[in-house]
Amino acid sequence: LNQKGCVVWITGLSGSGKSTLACSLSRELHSRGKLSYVLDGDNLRHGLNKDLSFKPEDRTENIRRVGEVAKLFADAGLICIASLISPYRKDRDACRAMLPYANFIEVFMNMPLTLCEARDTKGLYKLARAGKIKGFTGIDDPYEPPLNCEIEIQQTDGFCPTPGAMAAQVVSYLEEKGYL
Ligand code: GGZ
Repeated sequence: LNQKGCVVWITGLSGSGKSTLACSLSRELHSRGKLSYVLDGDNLRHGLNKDLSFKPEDRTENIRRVGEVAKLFADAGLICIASLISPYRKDRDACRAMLPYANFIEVFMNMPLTLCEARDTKGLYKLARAGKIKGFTGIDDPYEPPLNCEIEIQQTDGFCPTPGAMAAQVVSYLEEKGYL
């Protein structure tokens, strides 16, 4: 294996396309013969992190655990793709601090709350607005956007890149930095 490992950390609101990008990116890397592994917040909450809720301390622990696991994959030489809301800046920064600075590539899914909510693919925003889910990110829990992310994926009402186009944006960054 001749591969430099890294962590591609995808952060953003619920419904902003994190899992879609993670999946598309992992397929693209596979087609190039590169090993990658996806750590998806929503999936890991059924196993490794099933003891954790969405209160702030538990979100912090969720992100810490996934950061530690991502580091193991990166140490093994894989491109580890982590997709979690990871709403608090300090938690993402703590994950970055586990690795050499450049090996943590933060991708911000920059999609307005209004658009996430309008799509509401899982109906969770509706439940949150009705008070049936408490502490929902963007509604009654904060989301702190990155200040210095490596990659920003912009999505607006008028412009939504395809999953392939989003993955291509990350791939060209990885090429530029010598990870591919
Ligand atoms: C935010 C919630 C909540 C609350 C359930 N707040 O879009 P989804 O549905 O499929 O993915 C979201 C997932 C978030 O898990 P993460 O591990 O990524 O979150 S964090 O990084 O903040 O720990 C969402 C669903 O769980 N979900 N309740 N209250 N998202």
